[in-house]
Amino acid sequence: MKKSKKSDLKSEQMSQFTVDNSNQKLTTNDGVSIYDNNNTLKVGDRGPSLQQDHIYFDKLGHFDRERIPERVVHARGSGAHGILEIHEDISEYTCAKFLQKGKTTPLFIRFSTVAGFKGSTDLARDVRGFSVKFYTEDGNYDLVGNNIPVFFIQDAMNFPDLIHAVKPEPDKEIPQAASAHDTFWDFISLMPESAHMIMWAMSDRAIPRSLRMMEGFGVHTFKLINEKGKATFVKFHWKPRLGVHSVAWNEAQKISGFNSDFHRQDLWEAIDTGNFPQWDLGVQLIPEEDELKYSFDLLDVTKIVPEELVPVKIIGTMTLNRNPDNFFAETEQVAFDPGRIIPGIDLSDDPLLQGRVFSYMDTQNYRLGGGNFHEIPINRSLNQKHNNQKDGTGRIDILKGGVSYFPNSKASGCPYHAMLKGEEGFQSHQQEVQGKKVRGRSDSFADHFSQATLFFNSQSKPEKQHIIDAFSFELSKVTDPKIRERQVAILHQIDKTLAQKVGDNLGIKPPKELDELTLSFARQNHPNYPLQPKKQEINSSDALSMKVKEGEGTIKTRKVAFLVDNGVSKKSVDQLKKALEKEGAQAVLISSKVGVLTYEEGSKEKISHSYLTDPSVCYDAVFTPSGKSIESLKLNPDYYEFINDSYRHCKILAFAKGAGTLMDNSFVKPDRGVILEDENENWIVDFIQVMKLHRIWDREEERKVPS
Ligand code: HDE
Repeated sequence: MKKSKKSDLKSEQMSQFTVDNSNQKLTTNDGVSIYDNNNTLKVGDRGPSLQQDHIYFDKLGHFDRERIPERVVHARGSGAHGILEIHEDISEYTCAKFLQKGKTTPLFIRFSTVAGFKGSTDLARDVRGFSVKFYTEDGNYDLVGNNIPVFFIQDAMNFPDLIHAVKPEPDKEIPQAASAHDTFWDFISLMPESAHMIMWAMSDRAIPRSLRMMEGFGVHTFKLINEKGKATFVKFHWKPRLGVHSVAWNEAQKISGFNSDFHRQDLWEAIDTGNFPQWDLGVQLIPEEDELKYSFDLLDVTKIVPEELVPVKIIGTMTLNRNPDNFFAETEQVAFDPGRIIPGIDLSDDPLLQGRVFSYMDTQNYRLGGGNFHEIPINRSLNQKHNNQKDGTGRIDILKGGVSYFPNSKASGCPYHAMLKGEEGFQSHQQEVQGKKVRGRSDSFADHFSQATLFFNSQSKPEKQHIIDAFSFELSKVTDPKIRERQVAILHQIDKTLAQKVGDNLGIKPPKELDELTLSFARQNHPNYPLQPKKQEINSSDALSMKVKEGEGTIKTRKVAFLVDNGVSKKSVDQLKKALEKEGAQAVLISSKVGVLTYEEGSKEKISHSYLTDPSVCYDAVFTPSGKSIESLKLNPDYYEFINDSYRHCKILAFAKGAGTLMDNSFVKPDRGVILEDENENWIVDFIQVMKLHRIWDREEERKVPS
């Protein structure tokens, strides 16, 4: 057998379990060949069915059990296989084998939204899960993070309440996949510790353009352990090679209607077409001695470590290179657990992280029907497991021999533990711990607003406006005025202008102090709340803004809509198409109907996309080519809707020779992102250059309509 590359090992392992039905005869689950798969067994053609129809029972009995409980949170997800390659040496900090320079490790990733059910829309305003299972030679390691580096709550005890508050309200089960409702904001407005996270959740981070264009974070502080047993605190970062981008809120809502699988499809297509998504893996390393050095507590999950204080060191690259073969077997059954750690990595005492270690294991046992879920192919480690655990629902492995206990002499003490032979094995970091048992919270967790303010200060002008718009949208949907007011009082603590502007949109004058009820809840954890915050190290951080710097950015994998009709100039189409393809972007021809179109030059073109199925919100930029088609587009309301919406969502529009006249009957006005061949010789270069900026958000200011 050919020796396989490390990256192929997982696919090779899983291939033992894959089934190929091509050219096979249909059978029952017991392998009995089925003669007739259309009819149940009856007494005569028109008679009652018979109970002895084992073929029907085999089929329906299995069908009735096709669903497993969906995840309580993060139910909606999309997965992919990939690899992690490490190219920097951090052996000084960790002995984890997969993090050593030159290593390649197979992995499975699952992205998700949090609040919606399994079938909900991809474009909900929500946090995105960013879970990676590494199949390392030390065993499986799960880094179960999010696309936002902080969290709503500080202690695991509040988690079920947070989730109950954001999920559809229990009496009417409304709304689906949305935080814009009373119970969510009731909870948030009583929990000032959520202030920092809620700023991120109301920012553009919560409506990503693509799963491929999101940052990922390990969120908690973890520990790296070197071979001498020395610990270093670590924060994990995933930086997308395509940059961090979002859509506009009005656009997100429309995408949800037109294509609720938008992100899932985008990820699938990118991998399918060989445009493998990539992220750089970065670490922030904090010596143990610096644990108490900062204005914030490293164990408080509502805080980031600003990159200005501890830079992110890039150590490797993740590449997603293979779509799953089967959604259920892989993406649905994959079982993540932040407690699955390996030698070289350990947990910190972050009370939220500690709480997660119980919940994930527990949830997998329930969801996947018992303790053998690690035997499901997607969850199997590459190094065979050897222990004395046995039996249970769905047990697959067949343990040989008559000994299933330790210590034993009958099996020569096997499986033995590493310590007995002085070999390597997982050892917890030998951290000193002292203290009374308390149910309480450290006052070092009590500064709830400084980093929320830092986040707001770090945003560009349009990003700030989007945050104001998002709060205004969400709180307008809240029916209880007291809840709105409580939340605006929290915003006032973060930034006065923010509170003022959101307040204006809600008809509320921002209260100067926190609401008494909010204070009373905060005082349950910190009796002297509010406490004077420590002086912050910085007031603003570039890394927190998504703004694309002039001269940077890429249009790789971006989709440009070419609005065409019979009579369109092939020359005009081909000219831009070629230039875009050179940059790795894609031109998609959209017309009033699918079928075949005739070019001005006489040749034909197959059309697979029409205005019926493909609205502007599914594209990054728009081009109207030259030709006789301009005459028919002039009379086409769908065309105007397309360009008007693109303009509204701050996208880049280009009009080829003569097509600029189509702007006359639209809302589109010339600006930096509206490029006319008639007026600009360099229009193709400029179009690509401006597209790299992602959007012309300044357009919102003049239009005074939030996009
Ligand atoms: Fe989770 N979380 N979580 N969570 N979480 C789950 O586990 C939980 C938290 C995150 O793609 C559940 O398998 C508790 C933080 C992701 O399959 C459940 C607490 C972060 C996923 C659970 C948290 C996350 C989950 C539901 C507070 C970012 C999806 C199904 C102590 C660092 C994993 C499941 C996937 C899923 C519990 C807080 C991320 C119920 C108790 C903080 C990405 O076990």
